Amino acid sequence: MEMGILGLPQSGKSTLFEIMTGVKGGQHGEAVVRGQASVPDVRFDKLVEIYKPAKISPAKVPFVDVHVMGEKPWEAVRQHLSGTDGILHVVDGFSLPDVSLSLDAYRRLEDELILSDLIIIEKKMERTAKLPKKAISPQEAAQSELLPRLKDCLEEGKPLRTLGLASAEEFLLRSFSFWTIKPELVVVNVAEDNLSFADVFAKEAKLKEPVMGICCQIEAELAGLDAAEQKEFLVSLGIAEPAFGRIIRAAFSLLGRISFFTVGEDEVKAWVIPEGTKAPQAAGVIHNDFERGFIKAEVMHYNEFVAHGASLAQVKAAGRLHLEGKDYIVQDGDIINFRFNV
Ligand SMILES: Nc1nc2c(ncn2[C@@H]2O[C@H](COP(=O)(O)OP(=O)(O)OP(=O)(O)O)[C@@H](O)[C@H]2O)c(=O)[nH]1
Ligand SMILES: [Mg+2]
Repeated sequence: MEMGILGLPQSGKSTLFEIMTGVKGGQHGEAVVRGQASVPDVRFDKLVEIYKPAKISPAKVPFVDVHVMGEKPWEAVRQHLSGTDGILHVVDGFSLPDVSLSLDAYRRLEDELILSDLIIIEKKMERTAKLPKKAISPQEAAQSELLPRLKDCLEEGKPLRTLGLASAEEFLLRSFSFWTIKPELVVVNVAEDNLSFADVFAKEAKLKEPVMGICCQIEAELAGLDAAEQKEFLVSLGIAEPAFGRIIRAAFSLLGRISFFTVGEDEVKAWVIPEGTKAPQAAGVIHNDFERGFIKAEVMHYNEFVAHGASLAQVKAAGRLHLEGKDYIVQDGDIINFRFNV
């Protein structure tokens, strides 16, 4: 799971990127900077407390910050972001005096991305039209059948994600790296003295995409404090938790991701997988050999583990340790020990 950060120039992308990943983005005018955010998870923290492992490995989500330049900037950055699974669209809500101006800014970028996708489709359709029928592969033929529908959608000014394409269709289209097919989370970067700006934005925008507010300036200050100071600061502002965690959780739910855990005294680790992943493929996230040589998965849910005094023996005695086969669908919060043979 990788998230690309997009937004108009000077909307706060690199500030957000640094808050999420600790990496300074776009310092030297690079077009693309990558970093990783650790996923905050109280269950993970609890497991670390229980096992006191030598190594602590929270789930990581890669983020990519882009600095757009040049004539056709969105064409240029497309290839850098082709592998991203979702988009954080950062909107300036701190320097503009009015929500309607922020909305215009949001739409301006969405329109650019829609246009950029439309150009790709038109070029493809032109090329295909010139080819003799025999030269068109079955895959291209299947794509060509879909393209007119996509074109109509974009021409109506709507992003492709609104089409509700089936996952097989999305798979067929993945080589185009369309911008607007990717799930999007709208992040409104608000001023310190106007935290409700994002709610007004959301109300007026009436978007299908989820909208979240963050004050990057406050969050950047927070990131520099230790845990106790953070708590105090948050209480003084009347904020429940740093936006950082909310954004990652929203991205998880937007992209249908869940976490499972592997535990031991050597390492406690959280892994990120798509919802609906079966046990062998989940094992494959750890190592290819685990998937190939998959035999069984010993599974207990985090809630069961904690409910039984964090004792494996008690979980077993209660019959709550399950031995699962290759069709088992891994659940959010599962603690798994894979048995495999290589
Ligand atoms: N007042 C205020 N200023 C902010 C906030 N967030 C970012 N800024 C400022 O806005 C400017 C741009 O922030 P960046 O994070 O570099 O924005 P960017 O979108 O990465 O900019 P480019 O990469 O140049 O397009 C910087 O001077 C920030 O200090 C905010 O929440 N409030
Ligand atoms: Mg930047």
